[in-house]
Amino acid sequence: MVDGVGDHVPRRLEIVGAPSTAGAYAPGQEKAPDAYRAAGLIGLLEERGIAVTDRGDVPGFRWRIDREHMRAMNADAVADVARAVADQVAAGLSDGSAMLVLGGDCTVELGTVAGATRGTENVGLVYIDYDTDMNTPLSVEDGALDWMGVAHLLGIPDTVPSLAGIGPRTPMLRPDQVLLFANGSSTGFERRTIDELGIQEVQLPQVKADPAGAARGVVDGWARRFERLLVHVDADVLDFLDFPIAEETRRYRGLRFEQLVAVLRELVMAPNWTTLTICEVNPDHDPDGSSMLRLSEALADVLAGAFAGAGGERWAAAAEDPGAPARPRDPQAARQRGVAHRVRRRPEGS
Ligand SMILES: [Mn+2]
Repeated sequence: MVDGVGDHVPRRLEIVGAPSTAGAYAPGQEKAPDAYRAAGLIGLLEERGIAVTDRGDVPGFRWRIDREHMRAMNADAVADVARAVADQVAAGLSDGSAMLVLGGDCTVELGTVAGATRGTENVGLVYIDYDTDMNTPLSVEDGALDWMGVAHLLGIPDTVPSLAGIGPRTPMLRPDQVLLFANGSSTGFERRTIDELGIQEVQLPQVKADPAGAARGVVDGWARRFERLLVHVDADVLDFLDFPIAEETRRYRGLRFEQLVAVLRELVMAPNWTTLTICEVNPDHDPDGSSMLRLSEALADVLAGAFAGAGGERWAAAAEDPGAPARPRDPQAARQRGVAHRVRRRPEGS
């Protein structure tokens, strides 16, 4: 068996920051890893009984115009950041930890996937994003790689070879290893490519109608075949007027904050879940820090559910303390569902 893969509960959450906007439209999101820490994310996780190791940040990059490569700006920096993320993710997963990767722009996911696929080819990626990130430097003219990430994971024609090739194999993923979730917008090129490749989708209207149910359907169906389940979140999937934190400011579309939280609760409770990567959070949209705090608290609550199998006892103890943070929605149900799936989620001491 490959280290870190298979039949055990993650004991620890390891965090790595990727302070990069190399693939973005503009700077800002490179400040997100520090903003999570300033909001107290590590302490919020520990309060919920999760053992946390902060691996710190990989070397970052602040967006700038790349006039030498107008159709794929800063591609070398995007690849450098992703390779560094891959090293951290591979190391954390081989320790048997789950990983929380704090972007940065959406190209950070290339690093997460490159790292996770070192341990096993059998990786599935749930890609939560308002867009589908299937563009290439030829399909769009703006040169921002952050909506070309999935295309590079799949190594489709006209992607940047030096970026598509950062993983242990190229392409890093087959089309059946990606599921687009809550997507609401695609270019014509993206739509044709998605259809040609037969990529699975749970589109935005279906997710809005029943966020938890849509996610549970993925966990109990498509996701079960994989050894490692990865979850990607682009904060632009949130309606900007409901939760104004993403790099994108589109409004009256996307998910409400609580809908995204409901989705993530279900996905990280999958017995094979291993990594969560959150991208495109721009702290400049949150001058008083209140949104970063709310996001950090929600992440800690969500992840507490994922660790219920390992940390359930500590949870029970915390719940007897009225000053302790709220319990996750239903850790007992989470444990039972884990047991039903696979012995791996068996609570300690039972
Ligand atoms: Mn997006």
